[in-house]
Amino acid sequence: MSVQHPLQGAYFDRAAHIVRELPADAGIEIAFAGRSNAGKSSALNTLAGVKALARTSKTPGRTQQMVVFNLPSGHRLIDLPGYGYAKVPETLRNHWRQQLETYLSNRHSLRGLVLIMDIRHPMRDFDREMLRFSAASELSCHVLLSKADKLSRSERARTLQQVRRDLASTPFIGTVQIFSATTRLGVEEARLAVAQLLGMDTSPAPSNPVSG
Ligand SMILES: Nc1nc2c(ncn2[C@@H]2O[C@H](COP(=O)(O)OP(=O)(O)OP(=O)(O)O)[C@@H](O)[C@H]2O)c(=O)[nH]1
Ligand SMILES: [Mg+2]
Repeated sequence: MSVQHPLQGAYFDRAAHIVRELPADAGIEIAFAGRSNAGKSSALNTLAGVKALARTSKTPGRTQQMVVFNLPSGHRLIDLPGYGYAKVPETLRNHWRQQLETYLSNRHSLRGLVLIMDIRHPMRDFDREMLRFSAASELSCHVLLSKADKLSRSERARTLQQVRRDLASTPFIGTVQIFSATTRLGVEEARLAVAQLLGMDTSPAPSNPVSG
């Protein structure tokens, strides 16, 4: 039996090359951002509980569009193209930088970011830029230190501490956790954080409602 969770039932809506192709700017959405190959699409799939919802790849630069997924509640999850992959032609990189800026600064329905960082390479320039940006826009951010299965337990804990310290001295509104799409470490915590960013009611349903 599958257990219900807040991101259950996500389905593909569309892939947009430009911001204008996104759904009308109404309702509530959150976006998955991060450097190329950080594990954005894998995180989205794991959180939604659908194996191949968003396309993932060993080769960086897989997600080339803003991919929109709808939830039955009407909320949206947006998988953003990875940033900083050198082999993507410069014209395309400039295109994405521009679209990303337009999207992040003008999208009213955007309520929060899930910023995914490879736990082995956290807090790179792009990540700092995103954190600065989201803080300036008063956008909440939930950081996933992804691919945690690549580190030992003690290395994970150490990196989490370092990132926490770093975030404390960075303009930042939000939270951070360890995550692995492969071992599903941190999945429940991340689902809850995403649901909260979306403004969903996350209070547990009464397990044994009393009638009468
Ligand atoms: N070991 C491990 N590998 C992961 C994890 N998450 C993602 N990967 C791998 O990392 C690679 C990139 O994952 P994607 O989810 O496609 O990354 P992305 O950030 O969406 O990449 P772009 O769309 O290219 O920017 C793939 O080979 C994934 O299988 C994880 O938690 N653990
Ligand atoms: Mg991707």
